[in-house]
Amino acid sequence: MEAKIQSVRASAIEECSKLENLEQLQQLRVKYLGKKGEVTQLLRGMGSIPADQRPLVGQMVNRLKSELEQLYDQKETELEQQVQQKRMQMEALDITLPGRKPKIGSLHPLTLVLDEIKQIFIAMGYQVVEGPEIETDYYNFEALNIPKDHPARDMQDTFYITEEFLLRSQTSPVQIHVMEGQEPPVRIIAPGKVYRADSDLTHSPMFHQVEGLLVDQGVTFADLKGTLQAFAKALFGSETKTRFRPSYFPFTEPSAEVDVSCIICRGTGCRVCSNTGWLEILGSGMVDPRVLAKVGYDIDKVSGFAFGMGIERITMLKYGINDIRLFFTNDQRFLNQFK
Ligand code: 2NM
Repeated sequence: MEAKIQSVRASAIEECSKLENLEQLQQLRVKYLGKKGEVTQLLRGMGSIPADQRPLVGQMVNRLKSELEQLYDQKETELEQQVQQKRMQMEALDITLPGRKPKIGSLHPLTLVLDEIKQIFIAMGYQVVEGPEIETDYYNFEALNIPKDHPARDMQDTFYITEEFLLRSQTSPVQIHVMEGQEPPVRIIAPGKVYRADSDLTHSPMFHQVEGLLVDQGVTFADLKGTLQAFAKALFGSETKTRFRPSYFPFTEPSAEVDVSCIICRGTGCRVCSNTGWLEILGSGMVDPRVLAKVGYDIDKVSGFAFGMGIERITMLKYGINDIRLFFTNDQRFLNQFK
């Protein structure tokens, strides 16, 4: 019996020394000290030994039991410390490492240019107004004197949602909404997204426009010219020259295209201006009295001028960008150049 006890003790200690983790320790506890464990079996087997030896053998087994309990508790503490140490190593911080610089965002080039344009007109007393991107046929076309058979209504140019609803192809509907709700004087600009079925290097199916409108008593073409000339100088520099060319829009009469002396070569001729010395930056005109009459204005008392420009186009001219898709593909190499 004594030999048996010694051999159980030896293997219990030997196995304990090879333990690698807490799970294995728990298994070992069960193996030796559990209900059916080897030490427990030894105690059970006491009945079969002579009565006079029982106290001594019992003492030996009990001593072994408490020895192993102590040993395993010690091992448990040791293994727990190992786990803790490994964790500390893994989570170790090198406080001498330099910090990581946070990446700082920047305004999109279209936002930069739009902000500049807004600021120029705000300084001239204009209000900035926005409106819905989904419009009705009436506000996008009918109210702007664009009749049913006009080519601008072509399915190929306009994104129709239903017969009546469409994605606005210009921001002029915003101006109609404002005029319907307000008597002159009106001095507003309407920036925002517009949609046309068109896509190549210089056309995107969604792009941004700023349209402006001024209606008051005695507004003339001279006011239009002076305003847009002041705008061009403010945006492109005081040396900028302007040129007004006759044009046509359904909602203005007369209408004019506005060119500025090339902002790259200052008018001597270069690739950007195709050697003409001029860049077209916006369309404009005196608001057709039919448009004013439709919103209920008294056309014997008031007149107005309006204009519209594409933000992408102006931004491309200003920064020498040759592909409109660069604005919408979020390439950081492109965007980071406007910090
Ligand atoms: C342009 C060119 C000329 C324009 C007209 C109006 C309104 F609502 F008053 F009739 N808003 N914007 C206009 C005039 C827009 O864009 C090239």
